[in-house]
Amino acid sequence: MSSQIFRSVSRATRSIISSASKQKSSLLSGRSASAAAAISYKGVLPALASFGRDSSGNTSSTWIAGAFMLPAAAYMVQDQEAHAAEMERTFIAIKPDGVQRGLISEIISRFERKGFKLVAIKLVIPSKSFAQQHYHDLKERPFFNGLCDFLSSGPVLAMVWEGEGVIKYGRKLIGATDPQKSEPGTIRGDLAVGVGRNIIHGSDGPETAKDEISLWFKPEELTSYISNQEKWVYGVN
Ligand code: DAT
Ligand code: MG
Repeated sequence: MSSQIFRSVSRATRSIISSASKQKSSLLSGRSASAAAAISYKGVLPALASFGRDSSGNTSSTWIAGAFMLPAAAYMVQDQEAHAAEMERTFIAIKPDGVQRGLISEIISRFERKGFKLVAIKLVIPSKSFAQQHYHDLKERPFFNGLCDFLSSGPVLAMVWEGEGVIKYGRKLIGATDPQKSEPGTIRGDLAVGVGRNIIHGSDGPETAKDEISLWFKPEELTSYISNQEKWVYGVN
């Protein structure tokens, strides 16, 4: 029984280590960063190992510690690995109206408080041709030219946010395109009135997220780090 559990821990640990070592660059992807988090969670094991010891620190019944520790370790390592697979990234931008209206901290705090993780941020004034690239899907729409003039008219706060379900849920936090139709409680619902000045952009799916992140950011501008919050935001019971 316990050797079976031990094999399962070893297998999970090996797969995490091998997935981390497959990374060619020194930058960890979202997946391997989370795998690294799983490895760091091994720090809880000494606490579990202290079960079965008396107050002097002598091991009174080591087998109890072993039986207790290994299933817990197997659960945590494998669980973290499963969770790592669900991480995604989205591109979020505060448009010139949101920046000029002093809404940067208000908007960032909504993503931050939710539990999503900021992995890239910069303030830029995009050129008109850059804006046209960003909105290329809309080039047939009558408002395309005005929209691109507007996006390139001032500073835009470009960001990448990471988390489980962040693409879809980021759109929920933002609200409907037309602020007249956005629910109260959403960013556009609470903070904007007209569709032409709806203060924020968010990628609408996995493909656009990938394209927009690589349009706005160089790979080396994307950070990978383990947030101290992660085990509290993603704990599974
Ligand atoms: P979203 O920003 O919600 O993804 P979208 O991609 O359809 O919406 O359009 C991009 C932006 O274009 C949108 O944020 C505001 C502007 N826009 C959309 N529809 C518009 C309209 N009918 N009139 C003026 N501007 C519009
Ligand atoms: Mg869109």
